[in-house]
Amino acid sequence: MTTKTIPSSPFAGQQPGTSGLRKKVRVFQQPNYSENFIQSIFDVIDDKAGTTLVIGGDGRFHNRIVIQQAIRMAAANGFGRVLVGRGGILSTPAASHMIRKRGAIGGLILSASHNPGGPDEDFGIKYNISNGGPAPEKITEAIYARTQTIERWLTVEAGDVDLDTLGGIEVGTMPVEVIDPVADYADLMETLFDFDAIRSHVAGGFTMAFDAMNAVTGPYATEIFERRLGFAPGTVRNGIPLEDFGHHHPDPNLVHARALYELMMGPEAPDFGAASDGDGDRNLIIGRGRFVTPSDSLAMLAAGAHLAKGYATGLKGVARSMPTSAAVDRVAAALGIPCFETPTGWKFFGNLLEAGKATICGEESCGTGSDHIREKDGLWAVLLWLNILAVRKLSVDALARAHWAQFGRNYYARHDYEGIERARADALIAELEAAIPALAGRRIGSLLITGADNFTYADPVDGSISRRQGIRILFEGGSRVVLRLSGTGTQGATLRVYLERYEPAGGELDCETPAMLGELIAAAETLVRISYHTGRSAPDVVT
Ligand code: VG1
Ligand code: CO
Repeated sequence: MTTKTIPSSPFAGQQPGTSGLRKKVRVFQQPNYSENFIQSIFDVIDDKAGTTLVIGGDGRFHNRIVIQQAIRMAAANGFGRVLVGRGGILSTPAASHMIRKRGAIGGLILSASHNPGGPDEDFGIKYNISNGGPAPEKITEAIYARTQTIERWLTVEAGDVDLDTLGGIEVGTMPVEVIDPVADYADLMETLFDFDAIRSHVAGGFTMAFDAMNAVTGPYATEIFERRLGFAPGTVRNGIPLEDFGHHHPDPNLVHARALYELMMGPEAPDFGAASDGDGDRNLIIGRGRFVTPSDSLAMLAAGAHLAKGYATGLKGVARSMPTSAAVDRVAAALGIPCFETPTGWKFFGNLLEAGKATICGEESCGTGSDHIREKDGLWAVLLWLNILAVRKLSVDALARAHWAQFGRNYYARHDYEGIERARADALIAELEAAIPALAGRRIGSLLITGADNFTYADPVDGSISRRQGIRILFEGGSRVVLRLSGTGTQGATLRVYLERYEPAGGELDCETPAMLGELIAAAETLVRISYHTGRSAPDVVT
């Protein structure tokens, strides 16, 4: 074993955000940088001697380098075994499943999710614990604290592992197994969903376009959709993972998955369209001529989940992140099950899933998942949609309309202002926080503010408190404006403004979202002075 001393003073600025540590590739390429972070993770894992560690990533630029570093460091730190996906590939949901299935102590997932990849773009490292979920705040804070004091990292002198050949090898004295990243995950999906029903729906002419965005889901989607479910070859588009995602943002939203959106709105549209992100935990759902907002998708999946065999006995509860629309709350009320509201980031669902309080969880940012693993899961969401559609034999549009007719419709949009100067973003939040006490009772046009706060979450399982998780301004009738700063950006600050308006059943259910949100957008500008603070007259991204 070799001990490497970190020459300069301890690193600063390694504060992990919403989901692990994300920085530019160039930052990770600095001597000792990745090693420092990985060693800090290893230093806070108790009783690791002899245990199994899972390692994999989304295939982006720099993935293989960090995997080799991490394997050598794992050997020096006394782990008993490393499991690594072939080609260095493991989607985030597949890694979560592998950690659980193989009884690993945890896993390193190398990804910056939906952020672009390449030498000048982003890289990331996140640590998942033995239940397969993202490390909770208690652990990410301990890792961060360790990065501030660490003086050495441990490695063994050994060559690179051949990541492209399945099988076993030793690094130092530690066995390393290169495993098929897809098979276990695809098998898990077969236990949850009725593949026969979907196969016969496909045989009956049901068609799909799935855009893997040249990211990690390509091999998974090809196996599951084309090989196991019988969708036509070519159903999976951009199915080869590329180190730079073909110069695109692997972010499945209406901006970056524009080609899919246009296909689905055009005359050649298949019945169903979907996409996933860099690391495979997000999903975008578009029916022929009908985009489904992620918040609505969560509600529609919760309402129909009992049609899939994995959820036939019903849901114990549902959970959504605070900025996610309240559409799922109405489904939960109708089903007579609890609905939890958590801060942004999947780690907050972990305790609810572990305690059996929630079965399905979701976020407005295209994240949906269930208690089958401890991460959000893009292909899982697509398969649940396919299962529901195969049973109900409805189009996406017809299903959405039936849903709104029963529950009402939550018109919803998110406006992102990217790369703002940090000080200006902080000033905006500070000004708004100071204004909170005087907001309730104020009227803006026809809108009446009924309350406002900076969201505090008290975890119902372990009682931990997370403060200042986003400012919510609530209006009469169920409309809301929510504002928070991103914890995953790598350049300046990103302001997210979430807008929601509720129309009850029997109301205006068939309108265009921008028109329905116009008054709320104007009210947000009046209250927050977004253009003054950001220097922008319009958001950079609307989803
Ligand atoms: C964003 C989303 C959040 C999501 C997080 C990680 O965080 O808003 O809902 O959990 O990304 O997603 P932020 O702090 O930038 O708003 V990802 O697909 O790791 O896969
Ligand atoms: Co992701």
